[in-house]
Amino acid sequence: LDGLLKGKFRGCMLGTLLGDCLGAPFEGEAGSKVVVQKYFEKIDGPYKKSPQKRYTDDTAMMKSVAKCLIDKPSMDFKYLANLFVKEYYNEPRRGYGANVVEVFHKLRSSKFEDVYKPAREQFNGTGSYGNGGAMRMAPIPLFFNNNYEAMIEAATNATRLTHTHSIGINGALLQAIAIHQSLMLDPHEKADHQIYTKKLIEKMKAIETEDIHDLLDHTPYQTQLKKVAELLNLETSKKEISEDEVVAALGNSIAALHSVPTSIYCYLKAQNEIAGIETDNPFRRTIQYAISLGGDTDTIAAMAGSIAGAHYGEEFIGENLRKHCEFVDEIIEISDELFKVTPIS
Ligand code: F2R
Ligand code: MG
Ligand code: MG
Ligand code: MG
Repeated sequence: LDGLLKGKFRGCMLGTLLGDCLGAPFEGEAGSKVVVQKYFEKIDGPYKKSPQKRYTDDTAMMKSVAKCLIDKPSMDFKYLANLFVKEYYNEPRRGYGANVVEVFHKLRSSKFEDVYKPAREQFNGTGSYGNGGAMRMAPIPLFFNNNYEAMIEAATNATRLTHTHSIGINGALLQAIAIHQSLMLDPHEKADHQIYTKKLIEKMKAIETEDIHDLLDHTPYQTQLKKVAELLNLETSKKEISEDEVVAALGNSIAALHSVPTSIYCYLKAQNEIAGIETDNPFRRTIQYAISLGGDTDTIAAMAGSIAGAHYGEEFIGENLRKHCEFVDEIIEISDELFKVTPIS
């Protein structure tokens, strides 16, 4: 059982890395299943030496979250803020969000006095609703897999360092909850999408309680998740849903509301065959499909990949895909260190 969980840790962390590296070249483009199928045929075909795909801000920030848990298992958010800032100034050209860098500047110049203050000041005090909190979530549901309440609290605070809009925070919570749910599943069995989405909606009901003043819909994630469930139900009754229809219904942008539910949809849909995506492997199918939707491809593939990786574990992640991405061995090492400090009941 220990081995199973260790493999799921690796699968989840590699899911973020591979989704990020393989999705990054397409970020901001219109989706194309045909183009992305050809891309994956090359990557997953006979190995030809080529420059490795580089990871972006998604993985850069995710590894800081993992390092924080490894170094300070009781979680120290001032330390985490320091790690984010250090990482950013070491390698600023990793494709960070346009506005989040302002938070890093202010954290540094204020000497980390109040680590939550700079994020609160973003966007005239409304806070960021970007998916930057959600994209880096993976280590938190892994470490707190035995303690749901502590997971929610840590996920909230890890997000609040950069994102204080309730859409940004609740998107990160939904991503953590999805990973947590998939971690409990048997790698060789499919998740029942009706039960899976119903559980997510129930958990978001407990989270989406406060009034969101600038929104007409006060339960936006529950609304999105109901659309996810509807699309999957339509497919069960044999209706083909096009990528355009998925993007129109769920979104594919850098806004957490229009990318986290999309990632969950990609993962659940990719448990089954998808026309135009030629692979028997559900992990590859998940990230390939996510990238086919276009838009925020690195982040949607990273988030879908980490949910899928938590379900299937590392044995489903092929050697070919790994060879094309930088930092694979390092992520496995970090994942094993995280596993070592994780309290197991
Ligand atoms: N930055 C990118 N992609 C841009 C292209 C990168 C290029 N390929 C390259 O390599 O250079 N990707 C990364 O950013 C996303 C995560 O962003 P995060 O961390 O949430 O940042 P930020 O700046 O807080 O928010 C992103 C944008 O969302 C809009 N926004 C957010 N809150 C808003 C609000 N309250 N009001 C109005 N707009 C709001 C703004 O446009 C922000 O700049 C990931 O995709 C990651 O991969
Ligand atoms: Mg990125
Ligand atoms: Mg921000
Ligand atoms: Mg992105």
